[in-house]
Amino acid sequence: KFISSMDVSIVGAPFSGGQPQGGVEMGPLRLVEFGLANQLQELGYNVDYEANTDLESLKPAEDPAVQNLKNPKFVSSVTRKLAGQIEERAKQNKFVLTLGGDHSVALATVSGVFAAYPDACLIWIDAHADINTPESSDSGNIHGCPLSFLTGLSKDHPDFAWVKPVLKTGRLAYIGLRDVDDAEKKILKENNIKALSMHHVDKWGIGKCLDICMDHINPNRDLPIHLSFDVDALDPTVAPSTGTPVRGGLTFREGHYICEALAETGLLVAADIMEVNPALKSEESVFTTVQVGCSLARCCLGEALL
Ligand code: Z70
Ligand code: MN
Ligand code: MN
Ligand code: MN
Repeated sequence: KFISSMDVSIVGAPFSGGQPQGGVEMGPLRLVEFGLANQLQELGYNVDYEANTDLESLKPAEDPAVQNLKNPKFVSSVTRKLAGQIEERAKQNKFVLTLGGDHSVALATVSGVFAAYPDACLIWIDAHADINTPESSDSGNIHGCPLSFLTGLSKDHPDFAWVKPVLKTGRLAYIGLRDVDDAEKKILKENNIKALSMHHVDKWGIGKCLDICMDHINPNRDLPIHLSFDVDALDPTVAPSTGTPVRGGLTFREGHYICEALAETGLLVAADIMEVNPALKSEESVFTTVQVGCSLARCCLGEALL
């Protein structure tokens, strides 16, 4: 066990600058308004919450694309700031629960968590691989690129020189993929990254898929684990209010199984719940999505364990 305390630090990342759709910056507040902090307290945790309501003040007057990436200065300054907060809390032996916000925020969560736990591994639950380089990205949206910086596959972008290549490709595994760019497929193959798609979930079931990932990135089950969960990994019927829903995703139970099984290891040190966008779809869809986001977070902290 890496975390001996019952302390959880919720870090709000109300940020949408890594992609073009507004609204995802309201995700963290909606999750907290739904009662997430109280729910974790009811599980027996001491909870603190940093809302980070001032991120907009980091937006520069001018932020032209650099190497094809949009809003590079804004994304860089926000994620750099959040990385410092997350590192500090992780080094205080607190479980860090980061609420997004778009997935560019993983530049902060992985940088911060791996500064505290250099030997950690990362399990990335997503419909998308988020490993485009500035050259390979067709969209220029940085939420599609964080893993290329964190693994050192992208290294010459001036705005992201602060991002250290803390993540070895052998310590990264995916579940839920189904909308991966051709260039990303090449990156995954060339770097021998363990990447399981929905096809593998169908073929082997979620239990075996997670075992396969852990055997690859944490073979002795003795390394700290960071979970980054993009709610678009879930089927759009389960989590409709997200920027890029893709049909054929994880069921409610498959998503929860991942969180429960990782909690059960006792090795989970941090989790991200990302891409909840309360501005998209109906109010009922928003409720469904916020509810499932809170439920996943609680399961990461052991709610379902007997
Ligand atoms: C595409 C890109 C992405 C989320 C879309 C999509 C990336 N590969 N990630 N929605 N959450 O733009 O790089
Ligand atoms: Mn993502
Ligand atoms: Mn995604
Ligand atoms: Mn392309």
